[in-house]
Amino acid sequence: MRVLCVSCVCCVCITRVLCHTGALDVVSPLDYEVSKEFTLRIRAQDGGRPPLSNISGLVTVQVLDVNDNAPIFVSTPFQATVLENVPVGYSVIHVQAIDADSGDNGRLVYTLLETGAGFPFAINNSTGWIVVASELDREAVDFYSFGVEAQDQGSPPMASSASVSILVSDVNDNAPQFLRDSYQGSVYEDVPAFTSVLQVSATDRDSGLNGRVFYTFQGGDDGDGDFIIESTSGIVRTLRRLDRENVPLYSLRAFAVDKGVPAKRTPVEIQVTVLDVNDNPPVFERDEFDIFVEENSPIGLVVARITATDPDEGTNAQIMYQIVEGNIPEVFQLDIFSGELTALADLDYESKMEAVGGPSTPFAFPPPATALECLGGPVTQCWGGSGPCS
Ligand SMILES: [Ca+2]
Ligand SMILES: [Ca+2]
Ligand SMILES: [Ca+2]
Ligand SMILES: [Ca+2]
Repeated sequence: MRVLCVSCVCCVCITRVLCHTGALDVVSPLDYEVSKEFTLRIRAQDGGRPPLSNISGLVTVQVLDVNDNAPIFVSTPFQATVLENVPVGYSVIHVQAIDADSGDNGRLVYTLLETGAGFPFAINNSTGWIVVASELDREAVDFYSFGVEAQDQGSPPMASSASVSILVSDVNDNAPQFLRDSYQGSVYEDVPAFTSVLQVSATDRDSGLNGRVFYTFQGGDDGDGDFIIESTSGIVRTLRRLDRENVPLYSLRAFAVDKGVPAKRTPVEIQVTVLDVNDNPPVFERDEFDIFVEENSPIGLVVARITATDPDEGTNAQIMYQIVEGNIPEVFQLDIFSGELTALADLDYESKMEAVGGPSTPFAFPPPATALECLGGPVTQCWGGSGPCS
């Protein structure tokens, strides 16, 4: 029998049957991804006269897949943004590749490239979903760029890669931090209002409004309104005149607050020492002293101790005593530091019944004294004594 003719029922004829042998050859490239199967009919014709022929039943040619397609990533490059506080396991982005082959030749396995130990992202090998593998911290790393590979399971396998970039966006997860644990300052009590005392400063590791810091005494302690803090600079200023004799030390409490939502705030202690100014004269315990001394008391007897107090501090409160009037002839001696009044002569009741003091009297007993502040301060208080002398 001799085969004379070939016919096929596919639309594009890609095979031929050689006459005489009946061998079926491929005459143009096959592509499993285009046509997986061909269905042919073959006519056999003899060489007689007239020739006789017959047509075969359907001949099916199955095209077998080979791994001739590499995976192709779609919609590259891959870019995503993720908040820094998402939980571990959070799905960030889906990287997807397609492979035109079938079976293992088209079954893809995804892996991350260029990622070392501790890398905070992982990929689901089969789905291509990139997930958070460990906690993110924008303040440590705010941008990741790495590669992803898709490899089919053909033999030999084919692979392709794409780049992925992930931006970590900020969450207000850091409270402001003061540069010091606490602050100390000092200021003289007589400075005018709005005098600057000290400056506090805090930083915040977050970005944008989450990291923008302002300062306030609100919710803290501003010394009953004696101090203000400038919200942007952190400068602490007096708000009115101070009085060391009233409040010598302030323990203030300020806050640094960021502008995140919700805001985070950090307190800080501020100690302000009010420095003394000599703004108080010495004050005698009493306006008048009546001192009774027996007439036959020995010379050198301490007849009285004159005391005054001064609410100021340090040398501003050190008092010296001095008789300023009435001690003529010199009957008494006043110790400049102790205020002890000593009789220098016999006191004779019969000769001096009484001595009265005062600016208008020529003779005073006991004599008026002054209390002087040390360091040559002005005479600030006079003592005018009057009364009977026994
Ligand atoms: Ca393939
Ligand atoms: Ca913050
Ligand atoms: Ca943050
Ligand atoms: Ca004072």
